[in-house]
Amino acid sequence: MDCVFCKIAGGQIKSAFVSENEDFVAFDDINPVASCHVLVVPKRHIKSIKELSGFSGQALKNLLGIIDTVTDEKGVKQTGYRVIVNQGSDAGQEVEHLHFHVIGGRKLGRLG
Ligand code: D5M
Repeated sequence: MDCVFCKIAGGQIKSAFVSENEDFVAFDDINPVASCHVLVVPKRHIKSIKELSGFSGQALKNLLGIIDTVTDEKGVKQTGYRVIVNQGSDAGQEVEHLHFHVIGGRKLGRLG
C-alpha cells in the first residue's frame, strides 16, 4: 500500500520519532503551524477515526499516553495544546491514514 504514514511508521521513510509505543508513533509535521506540531499516527493502517472503536482499551491508553509524552517533550503540557483529527474532505484531510495533530506553543485561534 502506498501510504506515506505507513512508510514512516514502518521505517521505510526515515523520521526522528518524538515518541513511540506499541501502537503509535509521533513525529514532527512537515508543515508546522506552531512550535509544537506533532502527528500521532497508529502503526496499523487505519483510514478513519470511526475505526478507533475497534481499538483495545490498552491501545486507547497508549494513545493518551503518547499524547502526554509528546506534550511533555515539547513543553506545552502546562501551557495548553490542541488535539485535532481532520476527518474527510470538508475538514481538509490530506493523508488517508488516521492521525492526530498535537498543536501548541502559542495562543491558538478559534476553530472553524
Ligand atoms: O494533515 C496531513 C498532515 O501531514 C499535513 O499537516 C502535512 C503532514 N505530512 C504529510 N507528509 C508528511 C511527512 N512525510 N512527514 C511529516 N508530515 C507530513 P491532514 O489532517 O490530512 O490535513
